[in-house]
Amino acid sequence: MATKKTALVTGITGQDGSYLAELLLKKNYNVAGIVRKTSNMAYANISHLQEEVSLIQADLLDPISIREAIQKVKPDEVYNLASQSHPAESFRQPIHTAEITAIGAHRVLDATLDVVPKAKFYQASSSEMYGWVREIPQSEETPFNPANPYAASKLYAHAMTRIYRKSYNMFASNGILFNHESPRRHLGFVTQKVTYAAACAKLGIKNSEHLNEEGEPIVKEGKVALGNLQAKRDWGFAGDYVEAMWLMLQQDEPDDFVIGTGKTHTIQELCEESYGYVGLNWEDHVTVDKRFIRPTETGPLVADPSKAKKILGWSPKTTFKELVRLMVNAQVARLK
Ligand code: NDP
Ligand code: GDR
Repeated sequence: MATKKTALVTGITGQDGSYLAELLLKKNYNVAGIVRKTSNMAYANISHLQEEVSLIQADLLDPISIREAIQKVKPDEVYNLASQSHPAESFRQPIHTAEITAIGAHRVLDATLDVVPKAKFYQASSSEMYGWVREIPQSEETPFNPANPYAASKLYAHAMTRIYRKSYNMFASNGILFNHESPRRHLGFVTQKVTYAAACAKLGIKNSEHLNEEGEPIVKEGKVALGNLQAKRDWGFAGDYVEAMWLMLQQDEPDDFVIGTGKTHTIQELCEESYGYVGLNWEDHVTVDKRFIRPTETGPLVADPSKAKKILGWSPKTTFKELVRLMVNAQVARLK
């Protein structure tokens, strides 16, 4: 019988970490996850898994805790998903973002090489690295041109992952993932904000309990305030995308892969689809507030995922329409 593999997941409490942990458990891995020490230790996204995964307290800001976690787990595979993952927030906290998202990732990479040099390493790279895009659609060959501190931090970690691969013969792969969403996403991301607001509209909630990025109700007097409605994103379902992460580490050789749907939509189309699904007109419920418009905008983002299809045999299963519906339905169920 094959021995059970062990995976270490940083960012296990996040959206992707929780879906990836479920996938790895289904594949019969021992799963360990790094969690930050918080005041209430409530990990909503993984509360259903807490009996099955081992949680280790560590922080990407602290190299000693990272090294000790890797020493304790001795993983066969390391998935580095932890990050300050909000591009908009990275304009407000650029140094903190770089400390976690750039140097923090480097700390995990370096400790992995040092402690378990034969382990396979996955780095959560991002389509944000294309920034002010130089080509449409974006593939592994498209030059990067980051447009915010988050993207620049991700590019540093991406480059270090390639450098460690080539210099130290490490099995280290970058997944360049385009936006992927789910009901487990933070409400500060636009798909959750819009589908939550559409669910409120369906249920007749005029002032919501949950707050937006500015600490005000997401829905105030029946309206949601958004930023740039013309920005374009390539949105998929997170549950599909964690499969691609795992597949990258099952290859014979490490490499970098673009993961996305190949289809792009504006934020306005997201609003049309979400409010349309609950039988309402988005224009009656959405306002534009300049506080949510970023100093610079990334995009238009649209993936060319043909390499992943050819080599990994990966394709997205969930369409944009299905994604919107599953997110609106989840919000309606929660709000009820
Ligand atoms: P989330 O924001 O949902 O999760 C981020 C995770 O990182 C959380 O578990 C968070 O812990 C943890 N974390 C943050 N700071 C630290 C720290 N200092 N030390 C240890 N852990 C920390 O992100 P997603 O799940 O959406 O994304 C996963 C990764 O993929 C991220 O790196 C993101 O940047 C990247 N990415 C995401 C895409 C997407 O569309 N979702 C697309 C491309 C890349 P806590 O719960 O304590 O906050
Ligand atoms: P993004 O996700 O920045 O692409 O990063 P987000 O959902 O925050 O923004 C997507 C687009 O929507 C526009 N937008 C708004 N965004 C937010 N958050 N709030 C608004 O009110 C609003 N109005 C319009 C934004 O300008 C932007 O164009 C996500 C994260 O998961 C990253 O970690 C990941 O790397 C990238 O996706 C790929």
